[in-house]
This record gives sequence, C-alpha cells and structure tokens, in this order.
Amino acid sequence: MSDAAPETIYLSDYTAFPWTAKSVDLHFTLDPHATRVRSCIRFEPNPASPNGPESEMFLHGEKLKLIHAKIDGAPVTPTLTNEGLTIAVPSGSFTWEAEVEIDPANNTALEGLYMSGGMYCTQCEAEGFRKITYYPDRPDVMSVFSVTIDGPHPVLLSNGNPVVTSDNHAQWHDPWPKPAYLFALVAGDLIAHSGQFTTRSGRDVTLNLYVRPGDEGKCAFGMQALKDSMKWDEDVYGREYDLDLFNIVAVDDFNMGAMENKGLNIFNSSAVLASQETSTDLNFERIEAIIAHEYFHNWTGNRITCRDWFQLCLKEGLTVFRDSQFTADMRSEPVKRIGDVIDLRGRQFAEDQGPLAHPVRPESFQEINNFYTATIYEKGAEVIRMLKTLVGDQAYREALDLYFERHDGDAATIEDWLQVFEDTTGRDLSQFKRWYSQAGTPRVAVNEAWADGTLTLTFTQTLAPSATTADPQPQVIPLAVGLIGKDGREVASTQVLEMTQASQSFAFEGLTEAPVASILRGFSAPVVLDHPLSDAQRAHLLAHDTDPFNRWEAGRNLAQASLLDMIRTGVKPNAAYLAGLKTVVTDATLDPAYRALMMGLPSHSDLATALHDAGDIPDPEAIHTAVETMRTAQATDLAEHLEELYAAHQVSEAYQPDAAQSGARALANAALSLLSRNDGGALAQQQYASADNMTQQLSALGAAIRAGVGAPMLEQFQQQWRDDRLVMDKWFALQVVQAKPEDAAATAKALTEHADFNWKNPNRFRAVFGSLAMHHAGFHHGSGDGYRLLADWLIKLDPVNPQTTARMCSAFQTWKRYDPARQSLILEQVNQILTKPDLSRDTTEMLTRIAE
Ligand code: 0A1
Ligand code: ZN
Repeated sequence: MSDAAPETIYLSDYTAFPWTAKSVDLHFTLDPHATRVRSCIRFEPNPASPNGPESEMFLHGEKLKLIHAKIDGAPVTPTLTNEGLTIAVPSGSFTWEAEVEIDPANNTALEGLYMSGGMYCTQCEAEGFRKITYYPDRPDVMSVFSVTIDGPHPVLLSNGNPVVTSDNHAQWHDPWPKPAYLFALVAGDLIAHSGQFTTRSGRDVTLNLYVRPGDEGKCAFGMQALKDSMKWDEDVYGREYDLDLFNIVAVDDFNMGAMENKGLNIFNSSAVLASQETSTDLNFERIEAIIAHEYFHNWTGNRITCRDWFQLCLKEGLTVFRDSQFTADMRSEPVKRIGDVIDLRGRQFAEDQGPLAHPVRPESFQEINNFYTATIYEKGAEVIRMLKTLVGDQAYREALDLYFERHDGDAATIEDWLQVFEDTTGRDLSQFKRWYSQAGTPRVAVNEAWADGTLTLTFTQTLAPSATTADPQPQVIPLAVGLIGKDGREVASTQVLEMTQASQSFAFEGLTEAPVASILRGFSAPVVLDHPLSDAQRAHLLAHDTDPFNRWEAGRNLAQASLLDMIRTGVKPNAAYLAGLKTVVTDATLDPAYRALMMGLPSHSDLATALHDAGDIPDPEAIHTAVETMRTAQATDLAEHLEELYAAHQVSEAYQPDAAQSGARALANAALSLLSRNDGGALAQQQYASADNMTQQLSALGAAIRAGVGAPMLEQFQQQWRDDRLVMDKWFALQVVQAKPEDAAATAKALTEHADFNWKNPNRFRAVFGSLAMHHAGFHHGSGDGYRLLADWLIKLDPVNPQTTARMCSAFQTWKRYDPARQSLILEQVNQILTKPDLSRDTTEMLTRIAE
C-alpha cells in the first residue's frame, strides 16, 4: 500500500483558511506532455480566520513540476512535498506567482487537466485543481478567476464570459467568485450546436453544446432539455441564469456523469449525446435529468457552495431533489417516484446495510472521492423531500427564497440550511437534524388495533447501530397515511402523521368498518416499513389504493413476499399476486408506463437484501431460479393478453422520447419480454428487423438473447454500430447482463479480449464490469470466477484510474450477507487487491472499510 496509514480528515477539525484569494489569474500554454500553467493570486488576510495572520502558507499541489515561484515579484523557494508546498509569507496582503508544468496526455486518472480523444478537458471536483496549479484547494476559498489560454485549437473555453476569442488564443473572465473545484478549461477541435434563451428579466443567453465532429446530430435533445431546465428553475424556484453564455462540452473519457463547472458544464458523452437511432427512451430521460441537475447546480452548488466536503449533501441532496421535481413535472410524477424508490432501495439501502454505511453528512473521510454516494445524493434528496412534506409547499418555497437571499455568495453548511427552515417556520429542527448525522435505514413496524369504530396505528421505529452511529436516537418520520374501505373507496384521504418518538400511536375515529391502511404513501420517508398485511389486504390495495405509489407498492410487496416464499420453500408463485397483476396490467385506464412498472419484479439484489434483513443467508442461485419461475408464471398467466398489450401499444407516430411514447414502448416491450418466453423469440426477431429506434432494437435484442436466438442479431448489431462508442457500450453491457449465471464471468472475460475493449475508458470498463457486478447470480456464482475476474481488473485499473477503481469496489460491499464459502472467496480477492504495492488511497480506503 502506498500509504500505510492514510490521513483521516474530521469535520470537527474545520478551521477557515487564514487568507482570502481576492483574484486569480491563470495562463495556460497547452502542450500534451508539457503544459505550462502560470498563476498569479492576490491573497489578503482572512478576518474570519481564528488564528489571525500566519507566517507560513500551505498550498495544495500534486504531480506538479514547479518551474518558479515569486511573492510580490521576488523569487522564493518553497518547501515541497507530495501534497503541496509551504512558504513563508508577509504579514499583510501579497501576490503569489508560480509557474508549473503538467502532463495532461499522461493523466489517465481523469482528474485535473487531461486529454480525451485529442481534446483537453478538466475535472476539478473534488480535489483536482491541485493537479493544475498550487492553490488552497478547498471549497470555502472563493475567488474571481481570469483565464488566458494559448494552444493550437479553434475552441478554447473556460468559465464565465469571453474577453478575447480567436484561434489559438482566448481570454475568459468569470465575474462570480467560485471555489477552485468549479474551474474548467476545454480546448479542442470541437463543433458547437448553438441555441439561445432569454431569461425572464430579459437577459439573452447564448447556449452552446460542444461536441466532437460527427456527433452534431446528437445535440438537439440536450439543447432542448437545457432550455426547459432554465425555464423551470425560473418558474418553480425563481432562479435566473447569471451569465451571457452557457456552455456544455461532451467528453468521452469521464469518471462520472457530468460536472457543473460555472458556465462550462462538462458531460460524459453518455450523459448528453442522444438520437433516436442510438439512444433508448431511458437514455433520453436520464440525459434530460442530468442536464437539469447540472444546470440547477448553478444556484444550488455554485452561487451557494459548500463550506467543506462534509457538507456535500448541501448541494447534491438539494440538486437531486430539484432534478427529481423537474422530471416529475416534465413527465409523470408517480412513474418518476417509483423509479427513484427502486433506485434508492437498490443502491442506498444496500449501502446502509453494509460496512460502507455513513450519515448523509459524514464526520470523517480519507478520500472525498469515495463519498459521492447514493447516501449523500439520493438519501440526501429524500431528507429534503421529508422537510418539504413536514413544512408544506408554501413554507418550503419561502425557506428556499430565504436560503438564496441569505447565503448567495457563501460557502454554507447544513446548519445554515436548516436555520432558514427554522426561521421561516418557527419549528425546532434539532431532532430532524438526526437524518443528517445518523447512518442506516430506520425500520418502522406497524401494529393495528380495531375497536368501536376506531383504528389505532402504533408505529415503532428502530435503527440498527453501526460503525458511525453507535447509539441511534429516534428520528422525525413523516408517515403519509390514507385508509381504503372494504368497497375500495378511500375512507380517509392522505394525512401526514409526524412520528417523533420510538413508539407512537395515532387513532382514526368514526369509522363504520375496519379499513385497510395505506401507509407511507408516496414513500414519504426513506425507511423500511414492516406492515403485516394479509395477501387479501395487499391485493385490495393493489386493486384500489388511490395513492399510485402505494398501489404499485402493494403489488411489489405481494411479488416480493411470494418470491421470498419460493426461495425459502420452493412453493409456487402466489396466485393472488398473479391475479392482481393481471387486473392492473390490463386496465386500459392506467398509464402504460405505470403498468410497465407493475410488471417489474424486485431485483435479485433487493431480494438478497430482504433475505438478509429477515435473518436469512441469500442464495444467489435460488434467487435466480425463483425469479425465472416467477417470470415464466407471469408469461403463462398473462399469455392471453400479451399479444393484445403488445399490439395496442405500438407507436405509429414519428418517434418522440416523451413520456407518452416512452410509456407505450415500455409496456409493449415488457409484454414482448414475457411473450418471448412463449414464442421462442419469434416476435423479438420481427421487432429487431423492423426497429427504427434504439429502444425497440435493444429490447428486441435482449428478448431474443434470452430466448436463445440472439446470436445473429448480436453480430449484426456489432456490424451496424461498430463506429459508435456509446452504442458499442450497450453491446458490451447487454451480453453480460443477458448471460446465464454460470456464463457471466466467462462472457465478461471474453469481452475483455475483444479488440474494442478499451479498458482505460470508464464507460467501456463499466459496460463490462458494472454489468458483471450487477448480475447478481453471475457475479456471486459459487465458482468465485466473478470475484476473481473483477479483482484482477481492479488491480490493473487502480494505477491508471483510482477513482473508477474505488467506485467499482462497492461490488464487494455486501460480502457479509453471503454464506461462509462466498465470504471467504470475496475476502480473498479483497485482500489480494489490498496487498498490492502502491495501491491508491481511494481503493485502499474503500476496501479497508469493506473488509472491516
Ligand atoms: N458534482 C457532480 C458530480 C461529480 C462529482 C465528482 C466528480 O469527480 C470526482 C465528478 C463529477 C454532479 O453532482 O453532477
Ligand atoms: Zn450534483
């Protein structure tokens, strides 16, 4: 290991930086292997610093070759380490100048300034700016940046507004003070797809989407999504854009989805490029959401940023919440909510259940890159959703107005955030704050008592102690509850019960008969609900619940209970579930997208989580068998309706990736998937041959592979799309996703030997190994081949790209829930990686936490 005891950083140790950076001038002379960066920074003593002026200054800097440094024009010789430099400084204000040399072409970690497909680009969040020049690389140091770029490229971009632009030379000025993590630079032979937006106060904003030549035809959708986002933020949050220019650049090599750099968002090309032929409906929806997310960061993240990285959820939880509201408004609210909850349970609940569990606001970390997690993003958004539920829509909007007014230009904290809600509503949020400090998913058990026309619901909350939360205390849990009568009519509409104690009762009086309680409507809190209902009661909710989320949830609970029984005892699928499903799926009054969701089943991993929760050891093979049996039962049970469902939801209009068409295709393809179990893949072959969009082509291909007739189509697909990087990612991923459990590792291995397997490209690496890790029965196959293959490749990737390696390590996070044989197979691989010399801090931290 590179670092026997990597340093742990604590929230409680926060102190302000002793100086403020009044202005930052940067000058880049681009060269693939020897880019020169000259910096000139005006520092002034920070009156907010507790220690007063200091005589030495530390600046972060990594992998930099220092050419020279000056203070107030006089050469100085700093003390250099691998982390930065220390230098004696004058007591008042002074000007720091430095020139460094960096090697973007060899920067495979994709952090700092690097090259992708011949273009230069940057990624500075969280701590990448220190790989560009020496700087106080922390989010509470905000400054006004001016940037000059010299380089042999027609497009030279940085943040803010252009001052001078010509071929080979550009100057930029960003009037808004920002932390270094929001700095960006792009240079290359790029093509702009341009647009225009006029803000509500009349500011004309030029919009550009810069792409590599050849990708021009994939920009229109992203551009429209940007305009829609700008309008929505004005309408819903009263937030206007604040520069004359908004640029987005698509980059092929990128560790994450996208980055909100001020006025110059940088996107993984998979998160912005879209066309009917190459993108699925789900891709379009994701792209729209990510464009919105990055755009919304302009206010929640950029204008108001985080004081330190422990406050990451301040910008991420809020921005995820905002983008989920946007998608709900643009598309279907219940469909979006159900999708988000599926995702939350699949990723965040699993994180909470294992050794990587951490609070929404962690109190310590070693490598901040390891904390861009489902807990900080998705649970962080759930916490804000609860806050809004508790205070109401009106007070939420007032609190947000106050937040923007009070903290514009600040590097803020969760305390600041909660304070605006307290000041707006007069509420005491000290107990609510536990959602930010306690790790783990609370469980809420429900007990029902019926007597004399009164239904009494008693809720008991429990939170398992964990490494970061040794002594959990009760949280504030908003429980949205409604009651459904025997005749299927709602006898009490949704009320939000505010649970604050460990155990608490609520009575519903004046009822004429015992109703069925619909609890946690809209998934009003990120908890696991233990509500013992009979199959008949669940079927009743599935048929009648007026809350679309809980109606879906009733079906999901029936399916899950049945699957768990099948796994444990080998019984047949539950007839009540199949009957209820048939009624809902064939109900033409329901949104097709919603019906398609109804046909879904809990994932293998969700079932493993549920088994573990119940004290069982999940057997991946048994889970796989049960799910296959259930799918076949669905196909048999719905057989007489499938063709009609399929036919009735064919889209004859010109392709649009909107909610209506996507929903119709989702339902038709869900039907196709089941039909292929009955017809040997004939209809899938037909659909594949006539598809004019990627949704239809890929669904047909998947169904055909499952039916055993996909090989020629896979070959044709490769021929057709060999030059399209993003579609070829799908080709790689699909083969792993559709492999039989016993073949998954071998399929992945064979794909790594394919000429187009460019393992240094994170999208391609994830296409194969992300898919393998998600293939529950394949990855956890008893042979251990899945574990070994992933570990071998993580060892190979770590020196090249630590960030992506560390993220992929989370595939091992659930090891403790499996049987002893699998546990030791996994641990063996984890330890094998951990013993590699020079293992990155990122990967070391992840695996050490996992193995603890
Ligand atoms: N802030 C971005 C995501 C992001 C985070 C970290 C990165 O590198 C470590 C890159 C991007 C967002 O939320 O969209
Ligand atoms: Zn974000």
